Amino acid sequence: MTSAKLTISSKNYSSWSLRGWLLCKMAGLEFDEVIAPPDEKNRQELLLLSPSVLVPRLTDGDVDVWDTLAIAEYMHERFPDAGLFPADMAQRAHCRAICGEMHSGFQNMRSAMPMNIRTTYDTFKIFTGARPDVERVKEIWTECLDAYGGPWLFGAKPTAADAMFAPVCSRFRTYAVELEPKLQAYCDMVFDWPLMKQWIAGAEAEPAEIVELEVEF
Ligand SMILES: N[C@@H](CCC(=O)N[C@@H](CS)C(=O)NCC(=O)O)C(=O)O
Repeated sequence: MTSAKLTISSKNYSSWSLRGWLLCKMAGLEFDEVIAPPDEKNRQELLLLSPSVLVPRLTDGDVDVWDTLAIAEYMHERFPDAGLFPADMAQRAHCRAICGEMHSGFQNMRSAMPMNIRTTYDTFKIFTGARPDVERVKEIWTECLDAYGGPWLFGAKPTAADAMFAPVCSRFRTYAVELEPKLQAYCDMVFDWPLMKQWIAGAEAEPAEIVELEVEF
C-alpha cells in the first residue's frame, strides 16, 4: 500500500490544514505532506484533487477523505485506540458537539481574527461581531476544563477537540485576547505541545507574508 498523503496549504495561515494534520498525527497515521503552495500557479491544480476544492484532503490507499470533521471520524475508526474521541459515551457526545460547533460556527471570529501564527499584536481591537464568538470559546473551554479536570479539554490526553480548537489558541495569542489564568494555561500548553511546535516550526520556515491570505482561511 502506498503511504497516505495529506494535502494541506500554508502552515502559517491555514487553520483547517493545521486541524487535519494534528488529527492524522495524533492518530499515529504515517503520511506524506503534499503542500499546495498558496502563492503558486499549481495550487489550484492540487486543490482540484479535492472534490471540495478545499484542504485538508487525506488519501489513504483507496480512501479519500476531504473535510476536517470527516478526517477526525475516519482517523477514529482507523485507529480506535488512539483516543481521538473520549471512551465514555457522554463525553464522546460532548466532544463531538464542540468539534461540530467549531466546524460549523464562529464565522465572525474566523473572519475578523484569521490564523496568522507568525504574527502577534500587543493590543488588538476585536470587531464587535466577533466578541460573542470569543466569549463562547471561553465558555466551552471553561466547561470542559471544569468537568473533566484538564489539562486537555477532555482530561489527561488530547482529543479531536483540542485539535479543532488549536488554531483558536493561535488566534488568541496573535490578537492578544485576555484570558483568565486557567484558559491561558490551556493555550500555553497547546503551544507547548510537541506536535504544535513541529507545525509552528513549519510556519516559521514559510517564505513570505501572503497578504491575500490574511482574511478568513
Ligand atoms: N469545512 C472544511 C473547510 C476547509 C477550508 O476552508 N479550507 C481552506 C484552507 S484553511 C481552503 O482550502 N481554502 C481554499 C483555498 O485554499 O483555496 C473542512 O472542514 O475541511
